[in-house]
This record gives sequence, C-alpha cells and structure tokens, in this order.
Amino acid sequence: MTNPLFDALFAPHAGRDTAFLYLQDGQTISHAAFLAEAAKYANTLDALDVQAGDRVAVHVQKSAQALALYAACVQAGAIFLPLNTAYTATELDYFVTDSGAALFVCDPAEIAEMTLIAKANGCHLYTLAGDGSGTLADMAATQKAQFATVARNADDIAALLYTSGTTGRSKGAMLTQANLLSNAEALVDCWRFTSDDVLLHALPIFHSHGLFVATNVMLLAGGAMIFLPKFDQDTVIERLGDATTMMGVPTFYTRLLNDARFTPELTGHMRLFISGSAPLLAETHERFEDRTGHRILERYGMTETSMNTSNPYDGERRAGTVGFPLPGVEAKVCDPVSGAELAQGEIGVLEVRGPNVFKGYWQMPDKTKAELRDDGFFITGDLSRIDEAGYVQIVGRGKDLIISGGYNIYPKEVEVFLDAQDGVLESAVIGAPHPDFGESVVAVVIAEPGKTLNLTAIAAAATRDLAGFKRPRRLEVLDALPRNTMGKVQKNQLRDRYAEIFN
Ligand code: MLC
Ligand code: AMP
Repeated sequence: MTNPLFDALFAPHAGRDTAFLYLQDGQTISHAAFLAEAAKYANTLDALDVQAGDRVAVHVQKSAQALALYAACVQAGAIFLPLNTAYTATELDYFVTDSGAALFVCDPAEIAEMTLIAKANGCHLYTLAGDGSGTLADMAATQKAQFATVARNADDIAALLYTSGTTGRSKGAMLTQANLLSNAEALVDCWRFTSDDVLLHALPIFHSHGLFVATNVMLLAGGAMIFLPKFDQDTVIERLGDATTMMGVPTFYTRLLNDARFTPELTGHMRLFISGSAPLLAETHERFEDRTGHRILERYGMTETSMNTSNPYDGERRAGTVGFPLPGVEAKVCDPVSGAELAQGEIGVLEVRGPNVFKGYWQMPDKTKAELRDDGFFITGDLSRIDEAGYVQIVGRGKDLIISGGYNIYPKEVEVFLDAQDGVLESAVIGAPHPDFGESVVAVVIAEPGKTLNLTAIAAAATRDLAGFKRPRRLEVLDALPRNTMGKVQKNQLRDRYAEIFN
C-alpha cells in the first residue's frame, strides 16, 4: 500500500515523541500525538463515507485540529479543499457547488448560513471551531487512533485550491501528491531545513504559503512549528526567541520593521527569514538587513505551481529578484503574444515547467488549455526578466491582478459585483500603493445617466458579499472612465491618478 505524500510527510513521525506544534495556549503537540489525531479524523471521514477522490471543503479557523484534518484527507485519499476564512456565504456557495464537495466543515458560528449551502448541495455539514471543538471534533473523539492508509498514486489529486480568475470566476487548481511532495523536497533541500528547526508560523493555512510551503516543509524536515492563530505583532515578537526560522508575506516584515522592539538582539539567533506571495520592496530588504543583519530570502510561487524560484541559501540574495529556478523547475521568458522564448535579458511572460506544476483547473478544460501548454509549460501571467547571472526578476503583471497583504484580488470579480449595484453604469477596479498591504483596492464607479449613487448602500453590499480583503477601501465617482480609441478602459491612467490615495 503506498500513498507517496502520506508516506513522506506523515508516516515517518509515528511514535516520535518530539514536539511538532507549540500552540498559543502553551500546549505542545508531539509528532506522534498529531498523527494519532489525524488518524481519528481519517476514521471520521471513513465513517461519513467520504471516499478517495471526494472533496472535503474546509472553512475553519486555524487550529491543530484543522491541520489534522488536512493530514486525515491525505491519509484517506480525500481531496483537501481549504477556503479563506474571510469568504462570505455568497462566495462559499460557489466553491462548495463547483467542487461538488462530499463534506463541508465550517465554523460553528456560521452554521445557520452554511446549512442552506450544504442542503442545496446535498453534502454533509460538520463544524470545527478555532479552539478545536465542534461536531466533527466530537465525532473524531470517538474514533480509533489508527487508520489503514488509503493507497494513492503520485498523479492523484491531493488538494484543490481555488484561485480567482481574470474573468471573475474562481478556478480550482488541482494539485497532485507528486506536485506537493516534489516541492517540499526541493524547498527542504534549498533552505536547509532539518529536524532542529522551529518555524514561527503566523500565516493562514488555507493558502499555498502557510499550508504547503510552511507546513509541508516542516513535516518533511521533521521540525516543529510555533503555530499561531494569526499574525499578531505582540505575539510574534514574544515568540520569535523560540524560533529558528520564519516565513511571511512582505506585510509581516514591514510591520515588524515599524516596531522598535524588533532589534538585532531579538533576531540574532535566527537562522533564516523567508518572504513571498507578493513583491518585497528592495527598500524593505535593505532596511531589514540594516536593522537585523539578516538578508531576507525571497522566493516566488503561485497556487498552481507552489514554489518556482528561490534566492540562494548560500550566495547572494539579490534584492528585487526572486532568485533561481528550483531544482527540477525550468523557467523561460516568452513573448506574450507568440509564446516564443525571448532572448536573455528581455522582458516577457514567465513560463514554468516541472514536477511542481499542477494538473489543471477543476472541470475547466478550456481554461486549463489556455494556461497550461501541451508541452507542460504553465503560463504564469507574471512579467519577468532573467538577469545576466540567472536571477529571475518579477517586473510586473501581465494579468490584471491586485495583491493586498499577500491575498490576490482579480479586479474583474469586484467590477462584476459593482456593476450589479443599483444605479451603477460601469466600474473599474485598480490597485493603489498601500503602506501596510503593499497594494489595496480602489474602485471607480460611474452612475447611470440621471442617477445619484448611494455609496453607503454599495459599501454595505460589499461588506455582505465580498471577503474583507477584496472590498474597495475607496469608492471614487467619476463622470466617465478613461478609454482609448478602441474603447478599452485605460487603467494606467486611473493608477496614476490614484497613486497617492493611501499615502
Ligand atoms: C485583512 N484585511 C485585509 C487584509 N487582511 N485587507 C486587505 N488586505 C489584506 N491582506 C482587513 C480585514 O478585512 C479587516 O477589515 C481588517 O483588515 C482587519 O482584519 P485582520 O484579520 O485583523 O487583519 P490583519 O490580521 O492585520 O491581517 C493582515 C495580514 C493577513 C497581512 C496579517 O492578511 C495575512 O496573514 N496575509 C497573508 C496572506 C497569505 O498567506 N497569502 C499567501 C497566498 S499563497 P475590516 O474592514 O473588516 O476592518 C500565494 C502563493 C505564494 O500567494 O507565492 O505564496
Ligand atoms: P496566488 O494566485 O495567490 O498563488 O498568487 C501568485 C502570484 O503572487 C504570482 O503569480 C505573483 O504575481 C505573486 N507573487 C508571489 N511571490 C512573489 C514574489 N516573491 N514577488 C512578486 N510577486 C510574487
């Protein structure tokens, strides 16, 4: 019986009394205890008749139990589908329906709304709270702490991660066992993780960064995590002394730099700080080194591919670059129209190929075909250049995407929402520089002729229907959108106009 991901990440920890999770309440969970908990959840999936290949949609707060549910899905061969805790009921309905989830696990606080969604989709609904209680936990508590691992092939899907799309419809990226395992292996090796490492984990576990980069790497290396419910500045500063490494989005590091308690004494013992999910400004890089003596290691990836490139562990970590392709990953810069590879040093769209590249979008063969070439190269949509020394630079985005505090927002999704509001003729959504989030959302709305817009009502509807990070922080009313002679909205003009809006 084999299950490559479970066999590599989880099975070796059976019987190990070493610490795996240090929780905020002071509790420590050993590797062996975590595995036993995972087995109880795997037995729960079995009892609920969740079969190999079935989707388990999970909309819960970060907790050791939520992580055990991930491990249980891998062990039982189910497809783990984590969902951003900020998603509203409207957004969740789409994910549960599109994935055809067999089991939906939500927070007890949202049970009433989620019952409607689960009923409409004919799936099981159970709860799990941030403190580890809930109906799923109750059921797990009655199960055995051993589970016969379900066999899986390397090419079987282990996780489905939704990523928003240019058309406004989110796409489920199908990540196989081999995708996740190969990436964890490459990262452990490149970043020199060992069982002596303790990672300060303040990221959410519903995205690639916190779940696959951070957690899978630590599971494979056999180290421990200081597993915090969220990024809380005081707690991070308090716990940093017990860590050897930290991973974060740039907002984590800019926030820490703005705190006088973040000193060389606090960070001197650290082995490594890693950043990703959004561009790290060269200025942040330099300020960080001046303050702590550490050079942040910046890497680059995305939901569909996990990690693609990384600055070196040994050797120069070059600010403004995301380093070299990981072992086994090929990267090339291509003409956005013809797809032909460009000469060294030219700017084009980055394409990547390797064992990390996903299998395609869930039930969207056309979208898969449009982004994943027959020869295996994935079109990232990121504009890049490879410098003379081979470092990859991400210089911009070919795709219309905003990244706010490490979360992606596709303007189209917010525009579709705004256009449907009473009195709105049309809208354009852009990202403007933001001191905390890197970028944040600005919406420009145009009223239908003769109508006055009720901006308060629009903002209230946004709060109801859109996850918080997607909501426009500014709603600006103009008489008309700037357009070129072809009628295309000139977003660059809007970006220039509102460049200082958050400063
Ligand atoms: C929260 N808010 C945000 C936000 N996060 N607004 C814009 N952008 C964000 N990222 C809003 C909430 O809606 C709320 O608004 C208010 O801020 C306070 O909420 P909070 O939860 O208390 O915020 P905070 O704890 O400060 O969160 C900020 C953050 C968090 C940066 C710590 O967003 C975070 O952990 N980001 C990490 C994202 C991440 O893991 N990305 C990886 C994607 S994987 P209101 O109006 O209700 O007050 C990927 C691939 C790769 O990209 O390469 O890694
Ligand atoms: P996601 O869809 O959430 O997986 O986000 C992936 C996108 O985040 C990539 O396509 C890039 O645009 C961006 N990204 C991730 N890491 C970096 C980085 N280090 N520098 C610049 N952009 C990044």
